[in-house]
Formats: sequence, C-alpha cells, structure tokens
Amino acid sequence: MRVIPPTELDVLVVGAGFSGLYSLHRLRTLGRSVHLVEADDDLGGVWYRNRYPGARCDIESVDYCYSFDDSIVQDWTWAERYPAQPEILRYINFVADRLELRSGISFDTRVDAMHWDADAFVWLVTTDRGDTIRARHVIMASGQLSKPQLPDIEGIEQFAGELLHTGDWPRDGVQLTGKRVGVIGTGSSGVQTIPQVAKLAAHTTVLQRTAHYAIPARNHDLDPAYVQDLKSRFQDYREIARHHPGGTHRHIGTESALDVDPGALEETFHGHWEKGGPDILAAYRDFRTNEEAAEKAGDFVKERIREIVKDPETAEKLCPKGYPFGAKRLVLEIDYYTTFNRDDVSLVDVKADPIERIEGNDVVLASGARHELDVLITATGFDALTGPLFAIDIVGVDGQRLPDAWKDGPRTFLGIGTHGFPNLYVVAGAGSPSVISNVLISIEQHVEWITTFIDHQFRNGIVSAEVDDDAQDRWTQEVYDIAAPTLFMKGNSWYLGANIPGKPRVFSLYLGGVGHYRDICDKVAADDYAGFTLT
Ligand code: FAD
Ligand code: N01
Repeated sequence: MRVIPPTELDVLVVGAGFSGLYSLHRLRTLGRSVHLVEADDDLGGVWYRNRYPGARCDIESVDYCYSFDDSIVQDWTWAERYPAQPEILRYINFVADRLELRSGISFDTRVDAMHWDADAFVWLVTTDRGDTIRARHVIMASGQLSKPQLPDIEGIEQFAGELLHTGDWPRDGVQLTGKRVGVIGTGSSGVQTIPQVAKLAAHTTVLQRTAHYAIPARNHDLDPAYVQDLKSRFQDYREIARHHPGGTHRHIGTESALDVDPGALEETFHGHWEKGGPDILAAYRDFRTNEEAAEKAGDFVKERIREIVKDPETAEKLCPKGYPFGAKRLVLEIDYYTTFNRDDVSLVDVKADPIERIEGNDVVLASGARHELDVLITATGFDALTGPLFAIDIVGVDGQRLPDAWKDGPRTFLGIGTHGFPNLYVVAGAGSPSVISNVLISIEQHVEWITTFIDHQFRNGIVSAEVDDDAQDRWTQEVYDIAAPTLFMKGNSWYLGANIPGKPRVFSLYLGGVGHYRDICDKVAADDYAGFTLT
C-alpha cells in the first residue's frame, strides 16, 4: 500500500537513492516534518535501476558507503573490493531498515511540477498520483544519472526484438541465454556488461562508436582482517577522504609525467595496471591538464590492449582515438578485452560505418550491412545532471522556469541553490564536485550542510533563502574557469552534455577538490550564509 504523502511539510525530499535517504533521516532527527517521494516502486536509485549483468561500483566498497552512523559502519561488512549492484542494493536496504525509513516514503510517486508560491513562501508540488503538497523547502535528491538516454536512431522504438537500456534494466531480469544480442555503447555500462552478456548469448555484437580507456579493476573478495581493521579506525580513515580532492585515499603525484624517464614511467604504469583501479589517473600531476603527459598513460593502455586482444584489427578498433586519456571517465574492466578473443563476439565500428536505422530485428548500417538481433541493449548513458530536474516543471520567482534560467548551462551558488528558486536545494548536482568525486562523500557533505541550513532557518524564523545573483555569477564563473584548462574539455562526453542533442556544451562540475569545496561551504555557513538572502 502506497504511503500517502502529507499535504503540508517543512521539507519534501525527492528521490530515494543515497542522497534522499540520508536527507530523510537527518531531517527526522532534527525534528522536522519531512517526507520523501520516489518515482520507482522501491528504494536504491541508481542501484535499484542499473541491474544489468556486470553492474558494479568503481569506488572501493569501504569508501562508497555512509559514515554518519557508526553502528551501521560496524554492523555492515563489505564482501568485495568493488561491490556489485546486488551487494550495494542490499546495503541500501539494510540502512533503510535500520533507520526505519520506509514509513516516510511514498513509492510509485513522481513529482511532476513544483511552483513557488511567493506569498506563502512554499513550494506547491504535484505528483503523477494526484497528490498536492505544500512544502516550505524541497530537497532535490533526484540523481545525477537517473534519466536514461536512448540513442537517437531511426526506428529504435519499433525494434522487433527486446529493447533494453542498462539504466532501466527489468526488475525480473532478462533471458539472454542462446540469444543474438547487440550492445550499443562502450562507456562504463557497456564495458561492464559486454563480458557478462557474452557468457550467455549465442552471439554478441558490440556496436562501438568510440572506444573508451579501460583498465583492470582487479576486483577481489576482501580480507576480513582488513575490513575489521578499517572498522576499528573508520572515522579517522573517512576524515582523510573528506578532505581529499577526490573524496578518496588516492595518492596524487606531484611530478610531471614529462619529467620522468621512460623506465620509471613504465614501472609506475605497470604498478597501477597490476594493482587495478582508477588511481593511475592521479599518478602524475599533469594528467588532467597536459595532453602530451596524459598520452603517455594512453599509449601504455593501448600497448596492453594490443597484447591482450589476439586479432590485430579488433585490437586497433579497441584502442581509443581522438581524445586524451582521462577526458572521458576512465572505465574499470573485468574480462573486457579478453572477451574480444571469443569466437562468438564481434566488434563493429559504427563510427566508420554509422548505424542508419533499426528495421524489424535488424540494425542497419550506412553501408547497408545488417546485424540481426533478438535483444538490443543500449548502454548509451544518461541525460546527466540537468535531465532529472528539467523533467519536472519547476517554476520559481516571477514564473521563471528552471530550463530557461539554465539555458546556457547550470547557474548555481555552490551547486546547491539557484537565484530565483528559493528554498530549493540540489544534492550532488551541477556546480558541485558530484560525479567527479566519490559521490558518497559528496552526498554526506551536501546533506549535512543543506539540512543544517534548513534547520537554522526554522530556528531563526526565516521563511525563505534565495541565492544572490552576484554570488551565483561568481561561483558559476569559478566552476567554468577551473574546468577550462583541463582535458575534460577535449572529450566528447556526457560530462560536457555532448551526448544530448541541443544541450549546451559546458563542464558544470566543480573541479576545485572535495576538501576545498567543503571548506568553502563551511565558510559560507560561518558567515551567516553569505551569498543567500534570508527573509
Ligand atoms: P540516484 O541514486 O540517482 O537516486 C535518485 C532517485 O530520484 C531515483 O530513485 C529516481 O527514481 C528518483 N527521482 C528522480 N526524479 C524523480 C521525480 N521527479 N519524482 C520522484 N522521484 C524521482 N558514483 C560513484 O561515486 N562511484 C561509483 O562507482 C558509481 N557508480 C555508478 C554506476 C552506475 C551504473 C551509475 C548510473 C552511477 C554511478 N555512480 C557512481 C554515480 C551515482 O549517481 C551516485 O554514486 C549515487 O548513487 C547517486 O545517488 P543519489 O541518491 O544522488 O541519486
Ligand atoms: O554512458 P556513457 P554509461 N550510436 O555516456 C555510446 C556512471 N557509471 O552508462 O562515446 C552509437 O559513458 C557512446 O558513444 P560516444 C559513470 O559515471 C559508472 O556507460 O558518444 N553509440 C558511449 O560509448 C559513467 O561515466 C559505472 O561516441 C552511441 C556510450 O554510448 C556514467 O555512469 C558503471 C550512441 C555511452 O557512454 C555513464 O556511463 C556505469 C549512438 N547513437 C555507469 N549514443 C561504474 O563502473 C551513445 N552511444 C562505476
């Protein structure tokens, strides 16, 4: 039975992933009337929806978890270095049960519209279930990567076989055994799922437009003694990550890759390759800014690909081209490159011969070549960051709509609020470190800051908090200025909105570092929330 949302609230939270669940818990403990609405029929967000075979985290489990409740830290034991989707979903449910969160959540309830009532200082929120909620504050915990994007290919919706998206995988699983399966997309989702699909399918056709750099995850079961040791000093361990630029424990190199002799460079790269994980990205200080330096790592990965993949033509297709190492998200792989040594897997270069249309069961290429499939998996990513927000009719002060306010890209102060949209807060979205960091660290920091701010307002009789225009201008400029000299600007990636037709090409994540960002937010709070007008 659906929990009916209250009609009057101090705070409405949208979304039951990691962000929303912690927001709900925090506000309850602060004594606020709070409720959460979730479009899906259960909790978990990303980890509820991305159930494709092979779905896994690329941050280590002991870092990709909450730290706010030590009893949760002590009573949960991670099994794997990089947890797979089922383990993370079990963890989220464990937390929700422990904190008795379900009673505060309306599932199967999508927020359709939110209009600011400037006379009453409330958001008037309506849902697809016909609910109307008046909430003084709204926390958008609606996710960064929660709006899957189908490729813009003629006829795709009429595909005669089974059409799937990795980001909206059927809850009851999919029968792939013995089927002819095609996969479009070779980013993180594609690289994770292709080896698993290949193990089941009669034939797997990988339709690759751009090869991504992938390095081994070297996933393994965790040693119980290691986990126990971390638990015994978890808050100290976590405190380091809270102040680390990426929200992790990654060593950050201080040398330039261009100053190191080839032998030492090779040794460093091999070390990272054997250890597995994404730390190679920070091996040298100029990997984010200098194309020549980054190319050293790129060349190393290409050499490994040519070593692993037996067919030289296939190996060459799998070698990334046209953008620097690190400009797109580095992918962690398990059995990815070796999968292309299987006889029942073929790689099709759809940049050289683009997909023209889908006809019946066939993917038809520009050359006229056809690939007949029973199942077509699209691993084509998301309308990231702004997509979930723009899907809601958000109307602020003077009838201004959020997509209009952000027509040239997101404009925020701290990523948390936007001028013209009072009492509206976004967790781990554009303008903050968000998906460029260990998101769990960033979520905890945001939720704690936002809920403390809201509580401060109630305690002080403040009814509205609106971002100042000039504070927003300065912050937005800073976000863009920090990103401008980085190699992120050179990848045709979702980070830049390049995967969505018509989306402004801006890099809207804050690259100044998680620790530095935390300090800035703390200073804003200490300065009586300078940058917001409090009424
Ligand atoms: P989400 O988990 O996306 O939850 C948002 C929720 O809001 C969803 O349940 C959605 O249904 C709901 N919602 C959206 N709109 C509405 C609406 N209008 N009304 C009601 N409900 C709504 N990050 C890392 O740091 N490390 C990783 O290894 C990592 N792996 C990832 C793997 C995948 C496959 C994906 C897709 C993302 C990954 N991420 C990773 C990023 C991930 O987005 C975050 O780590 C984190 O899970 C986000 O949690 P969230 O609660 O903010 O958002
Ligand atoms: O999506 P993507 P994703 N025809 O946008 C291709 C997180 N995540 O779901 O590069 C042909 O990266 C597109 O090609 P191109 C993580 O943050 C993490 O894989 O545009 N191809 C690309 O290859 C990640 O970055 C994990 O040329 C088309 C692919 O589809 C983010 O989610 C796991 C096409 C999309 O790649 C998104 O990753 C999964 C078309 N018309 C996700 N349209 C972890 O491991 C698109 N493509 C933690």
